[in-house]
Amino acid sequence: MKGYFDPRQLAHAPARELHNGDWVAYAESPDRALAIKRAVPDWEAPRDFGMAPLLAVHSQAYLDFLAGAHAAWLAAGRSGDAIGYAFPIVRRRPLTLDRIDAALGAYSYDAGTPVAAGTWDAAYWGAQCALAALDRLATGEDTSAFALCRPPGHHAGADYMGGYCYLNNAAIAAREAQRRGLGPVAILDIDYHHGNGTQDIFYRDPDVFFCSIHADPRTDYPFYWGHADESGEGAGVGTTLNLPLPRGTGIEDYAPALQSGLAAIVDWGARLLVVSFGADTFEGDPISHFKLRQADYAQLGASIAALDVPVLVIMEGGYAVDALGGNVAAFLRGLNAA
Ligand code: Q9C
Ligand code: ZN
Repeated sequence: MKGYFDPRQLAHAPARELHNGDWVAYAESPDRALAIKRAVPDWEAPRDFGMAPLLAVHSQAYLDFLAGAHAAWLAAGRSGDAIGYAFPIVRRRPLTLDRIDAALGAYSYDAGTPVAAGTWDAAYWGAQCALAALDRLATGEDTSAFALCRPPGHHAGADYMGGYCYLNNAAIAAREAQRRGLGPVAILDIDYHHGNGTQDIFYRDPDVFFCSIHADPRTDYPFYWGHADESGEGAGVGTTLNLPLPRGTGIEDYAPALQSGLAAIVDWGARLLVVSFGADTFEGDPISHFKLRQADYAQLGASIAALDVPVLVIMEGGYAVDALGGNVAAFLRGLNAA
């Protein structure tokens, strides 16, 4: 199985984030990617698939904002990372304002997603990794491929960033898979946090099934999405499945939830599975509260492999950097064991 990574992804390196009221070192660090890079053997650099697949998911206005935000921040006389602090509440009229501080608020829902000097370049090449991994599956040479997307993507919506995410790599790959006739596509999100951006992108779409297993949003970020009664809207009713679990969940309760998610994906008739994989379900994760151990990731990989459809693995979260490489490698080993 090939992994995809581009060193330009390391250019995204915000200094700090607001965490429980304090400024702390940014958890989504370049070291995460380096740790995964060391633990997985077979790498290729992505080729450039251009902007069109990004525009199939994100608005032109949002992409223009993201590409120019750090320059606008510097032009406003600031230094360091661009961070918003004012957000238009839901139902405030949708003004398009030039002021960088207004734009940072309009294109995000949290203050946890700074735009650093290298953010656009890194996010662009991360998305290209997702497309390269999809391209590998399309050749039929492999039945699984791994995109080391960093920064991650599942909290980013069509026109917003959030939760360390800027471009929704899983959604970009899913849309491109559809365009190439590789569907029906399902997305399984097993990051600790609900994949709200991905859910929003496909919420009214009957052609992409989205299933997320995550910490209950009554206690955990992103709070406003991922509740069990959210199941799609309009033509998309029934094509979103949320399986929230309480803090403290270990493999004994996680594995049955995964089985029911996988059963729904099979029933729906997926022919390609995109997995948004986060290792922040790990017992040692510094910002999360599940209890999975390293060996459990091999079990998750094996359960997914049993579906017998091509699997595109997209990296999402996981912040216990010392254990991250081993956890990702265990998951990929389980996925490829059969
Ligand atoms: N620092 C992913 O795992 N928490 N994103 C912000 C505490 C946000 C996690 C407040 C967690 C986002 C891809
Ligand atoms: Zn996460």
